[in-house]
Amino acid sequence: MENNNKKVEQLKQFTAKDEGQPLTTNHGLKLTNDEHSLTIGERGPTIMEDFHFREKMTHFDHERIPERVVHARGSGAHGVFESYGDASDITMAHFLGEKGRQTPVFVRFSTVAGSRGSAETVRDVRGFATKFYTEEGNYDLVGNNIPVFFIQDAIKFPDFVHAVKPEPHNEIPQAQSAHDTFWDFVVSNEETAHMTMWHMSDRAIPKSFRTMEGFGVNTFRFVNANGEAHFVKFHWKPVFGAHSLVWDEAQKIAGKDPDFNRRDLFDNIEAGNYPEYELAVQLIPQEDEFKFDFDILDPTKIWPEELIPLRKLGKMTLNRNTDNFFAETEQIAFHVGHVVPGIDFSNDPLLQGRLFSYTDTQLIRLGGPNFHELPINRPVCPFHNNQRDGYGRMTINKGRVAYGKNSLQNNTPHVVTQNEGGYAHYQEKIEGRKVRARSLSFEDHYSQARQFWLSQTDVEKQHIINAFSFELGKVETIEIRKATVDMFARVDRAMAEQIAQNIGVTPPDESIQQVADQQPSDAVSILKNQVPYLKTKKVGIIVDTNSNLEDLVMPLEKEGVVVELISDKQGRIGQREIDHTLETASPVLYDGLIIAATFEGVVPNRKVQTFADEIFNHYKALGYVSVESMDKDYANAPGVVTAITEFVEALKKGRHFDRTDATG
Ligand code: HDE
Repeated sequence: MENNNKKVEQLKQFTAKDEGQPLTTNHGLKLTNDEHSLTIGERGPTIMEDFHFREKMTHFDHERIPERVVHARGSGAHGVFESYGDASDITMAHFLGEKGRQTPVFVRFSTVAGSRGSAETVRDVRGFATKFYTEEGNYDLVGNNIPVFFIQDAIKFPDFVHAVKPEPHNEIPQAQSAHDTFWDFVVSNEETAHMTMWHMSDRAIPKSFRTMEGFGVNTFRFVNANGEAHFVKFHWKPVFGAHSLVWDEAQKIAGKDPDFNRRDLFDNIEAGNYPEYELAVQLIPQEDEFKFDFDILDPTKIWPEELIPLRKLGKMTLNRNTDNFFAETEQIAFHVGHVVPGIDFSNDPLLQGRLFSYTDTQLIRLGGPNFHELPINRPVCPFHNNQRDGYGRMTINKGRVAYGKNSLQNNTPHVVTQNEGGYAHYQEKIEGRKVRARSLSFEDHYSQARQFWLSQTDVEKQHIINAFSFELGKVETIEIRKATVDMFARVDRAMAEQIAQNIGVTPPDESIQQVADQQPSDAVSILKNQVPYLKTKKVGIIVDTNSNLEDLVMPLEKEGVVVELISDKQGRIGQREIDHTLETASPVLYDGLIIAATFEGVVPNRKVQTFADEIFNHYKALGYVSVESMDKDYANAPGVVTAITEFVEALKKGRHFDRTDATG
């Protein structure tokens, strides 16, 4: 597959292999010594003449660039998108025009609020940004893992981001929304209601980038060759389905392995377990714009899948890790305005503002207007225009003409017609006054928030209550806690009453009206759509020299489960290397655990007990080699088993939320 990947081929010319080469300056001068500065005498001062020292130190001093103002923490991978068929009835986009057509892609997943070095398993939205290197230029689908947004108009984005980021006086807390300014923003801006429900749900703690959905969020437009338009919403559906962590586990992973999500992505691609996602769209014909009881341009609204079904367009497979994190993942520059013929915009006021912000931010982050020439950002098709110069210009444009129209160069580079592949904006008819106002059709902030609530299973509802209680429990200003309870009583009174009890504020006032019931949308629940799977799940087996490994390891590895052996010391057991000690491993890093060791003489082994407790509390498969060795407290609990075949089943199922004694 790699051989046909134009982007991979293109990148090859920019890679450098330093292994085996003599050390030189940036200008090619070979060096005789790289450990001592040039000094006057062995104990004397360093001298200005030391060009080698100055070049090396200057480069180092300039090694950092500004991190992204949001989505700073991310990780990326290369892959390929393959079209399922010919979508020319809805869009001219060439990359969707033929069954089997392949397009190279680069994806960057991210958290939003934290800085570049922050932990990954925090409660946050995840970015899901894809660059398609198409034959018609780069197309960027810059999405999130939650289908709605906190605000309706881009002009409020700086305010929202200032509120969720660490507070400005002390820069606390890092990568968390559990603080006063975030919740003050929520209660002061009711349009946040729907997204906040998603943010308090398990969607905000995905288990893996491989197991989260993606959404374009904003309403875009598809246009076909006849000029017919549809409003469109984009979806990515992971082949493994959506899976989340539980909150206690997520917090512990943040300490035990702050790189948990990027490690999972990198390791799986390295092992050939390529993550896959299907691209799907929801379509509303142009003429049906006003047929719904929500405004289809409002980014705080979903289009329920039960109402507007998904049409699958193709599949993306991530099959290659980056060679260099900085050059690729850090320097990639996405922009919602990077489109191809057949994909256009709507007047969604959030999208309209995004169309300005993305290029603007790259100018400061990547240091000027030539960031499109960085290897990772270059289109795989030719690009020519009269733009010139600026910091870091790499192209050597020949000739004396850098303007149009011209006669000296036969008026080239020249524009082309739409039939020749030129981009023409959809000619929407717009009339109106210049106003700073929002349409009344954007005013219902609560109906879909209630729909989300009503669509959840009981377990998911409890998680939402727990999340509100945790977050508000960290809010210092009692008035903000109280205002939140009142606001969310409009979504569900019983929910708000429980939160009020947990956080020690008075129940919502009787006068607050809960909004009318809505038809639930099963598609927004994670647990109603569970996909059981085994391949790539990770199991720890606690072993000692008496353990019989063959019978335990084989049935798991046969299913593609990743097995790691854990013991009190490192070394070997039979043919196998011990991967971890009880110190370097942690139960929160596994999908399931088998205890196959007794560590004779150390009974009970408290560390082993801690492993079992955490696995139990996080509802994960727990196996013992015999009934005698089983922890009596856990006997008969769902997903706690003795036979390896039962363990495989328990692992495949996922979490055992019917384990009533667990505290996760
Ligand atoms: Fe972004 N967003 N955003 N955003 N966004 C950025 O661009 C912005 C929004 C999203 O992996 C920035 O290069 C505004 C929604 C992703 O490199 C910046 C508004 C959605 C990424 C920016 C939004 C997103 C960004 C910061 C409100 C989901 C990471 C660095 C109108 C559909 C891309 C950068 C990557 C990044 C602006 C809202 C997704 C500042 C003004 C809604 C996945 O340009």
